Amino acid sequence: MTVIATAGHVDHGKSSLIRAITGTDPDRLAEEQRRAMTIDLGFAHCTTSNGTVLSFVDVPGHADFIRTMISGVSGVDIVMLIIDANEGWKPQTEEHLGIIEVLGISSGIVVLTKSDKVDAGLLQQRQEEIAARLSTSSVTWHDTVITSVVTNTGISELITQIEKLVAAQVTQSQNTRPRLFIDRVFSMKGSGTVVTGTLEGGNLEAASSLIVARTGTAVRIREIQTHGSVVAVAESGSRCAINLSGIDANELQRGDALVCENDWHMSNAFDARITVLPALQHALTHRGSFTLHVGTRSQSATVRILQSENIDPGQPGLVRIRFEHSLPLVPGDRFLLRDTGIGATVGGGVILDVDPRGRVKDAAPDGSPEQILNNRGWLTVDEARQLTGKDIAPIVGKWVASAETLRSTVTALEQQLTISVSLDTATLAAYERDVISTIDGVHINNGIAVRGESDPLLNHPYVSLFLQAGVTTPDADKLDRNIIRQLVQKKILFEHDNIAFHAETLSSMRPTLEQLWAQHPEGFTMANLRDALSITRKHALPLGNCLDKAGLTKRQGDLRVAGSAW
Ligand SMILES: Nc1nc2c(ncn2[C@@H]2O[C@H](COP(=O)(O)OP(=O)(O)OP(=O)(O)O)[C@@H](O)[C@H]2O)c(=O)[nH]1
Ligand SMILES: [Mg+2]
Repeated sequence: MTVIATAGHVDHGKSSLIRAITGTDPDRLAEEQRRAMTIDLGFAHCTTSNGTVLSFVDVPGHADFIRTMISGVSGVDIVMLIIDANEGWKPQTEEHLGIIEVLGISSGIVVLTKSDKVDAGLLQQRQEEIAARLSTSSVTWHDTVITSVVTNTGISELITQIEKLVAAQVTQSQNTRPRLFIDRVFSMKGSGTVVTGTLEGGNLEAASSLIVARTGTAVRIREIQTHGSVVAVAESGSRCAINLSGIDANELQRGDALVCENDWHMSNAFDARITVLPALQHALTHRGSFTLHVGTRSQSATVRILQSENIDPGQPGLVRIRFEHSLPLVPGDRFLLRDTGIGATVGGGVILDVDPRGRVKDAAPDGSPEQILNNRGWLTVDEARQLTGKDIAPIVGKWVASAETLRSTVTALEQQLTISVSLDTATLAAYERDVISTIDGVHINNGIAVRGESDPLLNHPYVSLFLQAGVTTPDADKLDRNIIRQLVQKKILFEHDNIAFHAETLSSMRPTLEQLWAQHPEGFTMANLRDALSITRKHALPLGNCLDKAGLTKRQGDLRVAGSAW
């Protein structure tokens, strides 16, 4: 479904036009009626004679409400730039145009209103002025429509024009990760908390669970309405009102986003490509106080310029922006930056990296999934989707990585296997465990990886005997010495005083060791170890020595401190 927003200077006839098209006055507040101006966002919809549903967001034109205006146009598909034929181009016409452009809205119609107040000559002059102003605009502007709500001129022509644009919109049939930036919150007697917003990224079903991105609070959808009717499923792109349970209206605010748990990366910073508006009087530097607008959220932010000291008006550049309230973001999202001090829009653009890690001076984001993967090493399929917004096929197990990362991991593992003959896979990172099993000629038995021909020794019953015995192992002197010696040589067993432990038993003691050092930061004694594991002295002493041999601990007098492999 397509959402159409108004834009333009105060009093130029935006709300009157929405009323003429839909029959609904978008100015619903008493204060708006009294002051005869739009203060908050207004919403109205209608179904045209050919069955097209038109869904409008009406924004305020007054300069004081620019934040509200930005939240209204963010995420819409089509904009109507409304200009009073009598007054012509005004400051907020200019400012709103800049906002529309940096937010990346691609399609627009200019509407020249109040034609009943001007003669043909002035109308002609206005059209020429507007054409000149829009000649370098990045928005595709369709034929200008001349209207008057007093004489009912041009309204049906405008509706036909909008129908055509709506039909031409490519509906992105993605149904993956719904996100709803809230633009209104209220409490309704009997049903409780209701939020409204334009749904994006995927469909939402009644009874689903969601979380509030800013606070992590879990909520449940009680009922969904689109355009006044209850629906089982709200489609991506539609305006919807959602009745929520599990939260009070006063715990939510405009700008909050509702998403499914674990679906999105929550950002407090991003790297982005920004275009500084040509109208800005000075270059953009990190100095100044800034307000960041993303979705319907506005909040203060700090700015760092990447690869340069400043960005001149009219020029593109790269920035890193940090902010306090977490937002569910993905590369490709649009943002807008305002200078709070001078009250002007600085510019805006496209988010490239929602989880920038490197230092500002080294960052060179390009927004490609390849670069994001390369910068981040190994990611699970879910993490990769959160960071890139794309479903990327795993390369090994559930893991996603660039070919380069895979190569360097394989090389590192091969090196380790060359140095130490066998490798206890319990000591490896989860992705390394999956990678090592894919390396040609590597065999894994009972958690021990070896290179070369599969070693029959690894299948020897002693291996599982010791593995299962844990810390209370059988006396090695009652077993075949020769086998034990070979297993010790291969570092599958560690032995002291005829008591041997499987390598995995030793590495599985990491949590116990961590606890012991938490209680005895200066180092623990054999008595401490014995008590922690409830084992006898007979096993505790050799265990301590074997932990030393495996490098997990190191002896210092009577105490054990962390070893080189810790
Ligand atoms: N003569 C004439 N007056 C109009 C026309 N359209 C709107 N008006 C008048 O212009 C004034 C402002 O109209 P609104 O529709 O409230 O303007 P707006 O752009 O929504 O204003 P804000 O939301 O406050 O920015 C009202 O007094 C309207 O009656 C028109 O076509 N002809
Ligand atoms: Mg209005």
